[in-house]
Amino acid sequence: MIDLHYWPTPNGWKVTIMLEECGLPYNVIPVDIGGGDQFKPEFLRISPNNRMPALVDHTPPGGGEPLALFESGAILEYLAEKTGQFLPADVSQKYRVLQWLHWQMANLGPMMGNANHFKNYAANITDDPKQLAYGTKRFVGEVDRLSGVMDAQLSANPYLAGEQYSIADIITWPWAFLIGRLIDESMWEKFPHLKRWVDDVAARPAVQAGRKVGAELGKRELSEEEERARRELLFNQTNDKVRAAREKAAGST
Ligand SMILES: N[C@@H](CCC(=O)N[C@@H](CS)C(=O)NCC(=O)O)C(=O)O
Repeated sequence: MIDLHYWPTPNGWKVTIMLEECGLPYNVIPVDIGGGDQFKPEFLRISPNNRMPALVDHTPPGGGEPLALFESGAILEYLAEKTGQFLPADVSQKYRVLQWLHWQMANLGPMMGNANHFKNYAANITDDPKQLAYGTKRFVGEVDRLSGVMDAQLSANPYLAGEQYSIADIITWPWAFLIGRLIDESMWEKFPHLKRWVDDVAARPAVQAGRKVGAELGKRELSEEEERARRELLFNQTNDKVRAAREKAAGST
């Protein structure tokens, strides 16, 4: 059995979608990242970077000790190798897929995360208009550029890595379908091939099922004070602050 340490965010959906696509059974263990669960000692033993998703496979291929993994890219590669699905065996084809998987991890995910931060959260943290304007321009500009990179690739290919649906699509879709909501819905007009692919992937039953996992988890109404504390925990992480959060979480378990 697989334990998935998870909260319903784009990085979490990558793994629920992959597990649904592969038809693998799994237990969801919620990691409330606004409430500090990512600093609990038992979670940090699996994911030392205090980020979800993370996964423990109690029956890894070949037997032996349970395998604990963090970083969604590594998790998708592992599940593809374990099941023999969504990653071709042919070496050239395999690396065509992996280059896009790494592209998502290093580009689209971080740039969208930062664009979201500057557009939707930073105003609660700094009131310096220059800082806000620069951060927003830089990261929204990058998301625009990266959308063009995907659009060009998808103008010549049905899927990101070519003819076949793969872990490159599974890892990219949970961020890509949110681009219009993050930037502006009218921007899809500039990127019709990207929009066609977003809609094609969205129609897959496993994608719909993966997106719904834990949808109820983040829905509790929060007081203003709770919102402030969650923002402080998520967006102001230094080594000292993370150490204090770790000590607090260790004391409460
Ligand atoms: N590169 C990582 C990113 C994971 C990540 O940023 N997770 C966020 C939620 S989407 C998180 O756990 N945040 C907790 C924190 O900031 O302490 C991956 O793809 O797995």
